[in-house]
Amino acid sequence: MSPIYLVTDSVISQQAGHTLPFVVEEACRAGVRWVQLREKNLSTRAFLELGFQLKAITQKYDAKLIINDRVDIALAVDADGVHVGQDDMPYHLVRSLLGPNKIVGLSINNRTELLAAQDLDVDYLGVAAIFPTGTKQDTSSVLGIEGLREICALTRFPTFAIGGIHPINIQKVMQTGVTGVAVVSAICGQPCPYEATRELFALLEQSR
Ligand code: TZP
Ligand code: MG
Repeated sequence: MSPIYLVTDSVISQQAGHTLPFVVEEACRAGVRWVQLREKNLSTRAFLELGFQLKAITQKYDAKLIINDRVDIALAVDADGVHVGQDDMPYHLVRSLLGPNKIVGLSINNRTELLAAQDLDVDYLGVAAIFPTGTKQDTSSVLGIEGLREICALTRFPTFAIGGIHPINIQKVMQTGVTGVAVVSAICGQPCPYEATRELFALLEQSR
């Protein structure tokens, strides 16, 4: 699995002077192969439109397109899968709606949620939040490096760490045994998303 997972935020992208399709294209050009379309305040029509745009871009780079929460949008744009959190549609329902061939990712925030997820056949776990972040206001707890290490040791699933991951800490995060890192502001919020992504990949290469 490619180790950098871009989770989108069109507001953060706009604040940095970019459209979301531009950010996704630049990140894919720099090597990202996992993109999650995550929109919290868009109308269904606008979400769908963005979904079709990102589908065209990710397809060009053979990157996975995952839709946050919205099974209907994922089906409509023929995305590769859906990512759900603990308060979203339960895993079994998502799986039964999407079928066996789509990707389903689940967020877990602590050990209890991990233990509850262990018997599911999720394709990967999002592990949150590693560090405090301004990007998501309702992060319930912060795991830190040791909390992440413990979760990675307990699970057989591929894991993507998320929350406050930036060039300054990405190497420490990767040394926990995690499969990859998911970032929002470290790519969407940067003046040059292409260069920012290249820097993250270079740091990962150095930490191998
Ligand atoms: N889920 C847990 S933390 C988070 C999400 C979507 C936001 C991560 O954003 P950033 O900017 O990479 O800290
Ligand atoms: Mg959610």
